[in-house]
Amino acid sequence: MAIEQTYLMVKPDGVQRGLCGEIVSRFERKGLKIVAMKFTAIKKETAENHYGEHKGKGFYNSLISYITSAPVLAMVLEGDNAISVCRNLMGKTNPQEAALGTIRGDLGMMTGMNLIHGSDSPESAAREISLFFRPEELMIYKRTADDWIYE
Ligand code: DAT
Ligand code: MG
Repeated sequence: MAIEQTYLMVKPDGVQRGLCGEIVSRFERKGLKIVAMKFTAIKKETAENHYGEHKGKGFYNSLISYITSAPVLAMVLEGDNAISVCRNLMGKTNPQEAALGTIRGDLGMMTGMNLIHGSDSPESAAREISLFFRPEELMIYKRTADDWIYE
């Protein structure tokens, strides 16, 4: 097994549309463990740090104003290969191309309103987790259901 932690975030459109429960439940039902969760408004500097890789691209300014436009639900999830498992649950960046059964494929219509963020590598996961959470906010606990999820 390769237990990983990853950073997930229900974006402002997901919060505004009342889809936090729907989205979190998909990760929970899959078997991901919630390690941290925070309902928060992202400051502009934090948004620019988080999306630094996209600086200079045509959609960068609208991306920053969108992600700072309303609260987000930030979380850290843990599980075996959690980074790729969560990316698969999210679906492709463009919701119109995302497979049905994924969060974006089932619930979204536009790339700029694609509901959910998820880390794409161990390096970005570590960077993003530390950007949004202090170490003591990550809960260390035994989840008894894991005995019925992992063999
Ligand atoms: P992902 O969120 O799937 O990791 P990404 O890291 O390439 O995708 O881009 C980050 C976000 O930026 C993405 O969720 C939506 C926005 N975005 C990406 N490409 C875009 C485009 N061509 N037009 C508008 N928004 C875009
Ligand atoms: Mg990305």
